[in-house]
Amino acid sequence: MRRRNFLVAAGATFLTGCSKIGDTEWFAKLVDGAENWHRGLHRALGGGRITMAPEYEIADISPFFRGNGSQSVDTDAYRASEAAGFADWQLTVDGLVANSLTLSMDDIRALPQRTQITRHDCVEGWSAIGQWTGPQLSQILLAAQPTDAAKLVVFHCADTLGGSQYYESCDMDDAYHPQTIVAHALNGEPLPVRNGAPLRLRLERQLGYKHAKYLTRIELVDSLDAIYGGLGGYWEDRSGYQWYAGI
Ligand SMILES: Nc1nc2c(c(=O)[nH]1)N[C@H]1C(S)=C(S)[C@@H](COP(=O)(O)O)O[C@H]1N2
Ligand SMILES: [Mo]
Repeated sequence: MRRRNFLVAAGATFLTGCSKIGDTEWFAKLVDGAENWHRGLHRALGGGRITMAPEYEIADISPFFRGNGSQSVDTDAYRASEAAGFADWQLTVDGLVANSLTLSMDDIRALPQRTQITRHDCVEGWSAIGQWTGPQLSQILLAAQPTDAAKLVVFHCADTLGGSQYYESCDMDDAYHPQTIVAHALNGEPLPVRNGAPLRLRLERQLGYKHAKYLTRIELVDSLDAIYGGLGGYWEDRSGYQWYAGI
């Protein structure tokens, strides 16, 4: 909250014409961050209301954040990347975008960051509170520039579960929501493998299975029909889990 308030204040200062710090490069970048955040907020508002997932205090953080579903990725490529500290990991952003992107981990960490302490709720009946850090998805989408035809965001993962590729998806409201981030850190440390190293989605207003781990590709689409089983996610395709898993 503090960071966002600062960004908003920084943006306001810029708009009222305080040009001295406004000339510096770092300030321009901060203002960019503020603008992006506003854009995301306005889209998420969609008419005047935004719901935020509850955020918690450091003291509330669970001592151990368990892994669930896939706890690693069973490929040689993943093991090699893990051995290299994931320095070679790439996140592709493509589909219905004006600018396809290939982001490195350094690129991800160079974007404006958001840190949030939230509670993860799994349908299987457990919860855990963790502190997640990463760029807002809205920042990444701003760089990729979804076309007007883009209606949904698909998250492709490196792992298979029971022989099928894991994936998830969300609508543009959730994609631009301020708490939707591509997390590279949990509790101030690089993501553990069991929790989706090196990149996992946090989609805080929805249940655990929406938070895709081991992210490799973000694809903008106009329909989910042609994506895997067509129902928008691994569990949606096979177990009748809701596509919109609002908490
Ligand atoms: N790629 C991938 N993402 C996934 C899963 C998975 O098996 N593979 N499991 C989901 C489920 S059901 C939950 S509850 C959370 C668990 O996250 P955690 O392992 O960090 O606890 O990840 C979700 N994202
Ligand atoms: Mo879950």
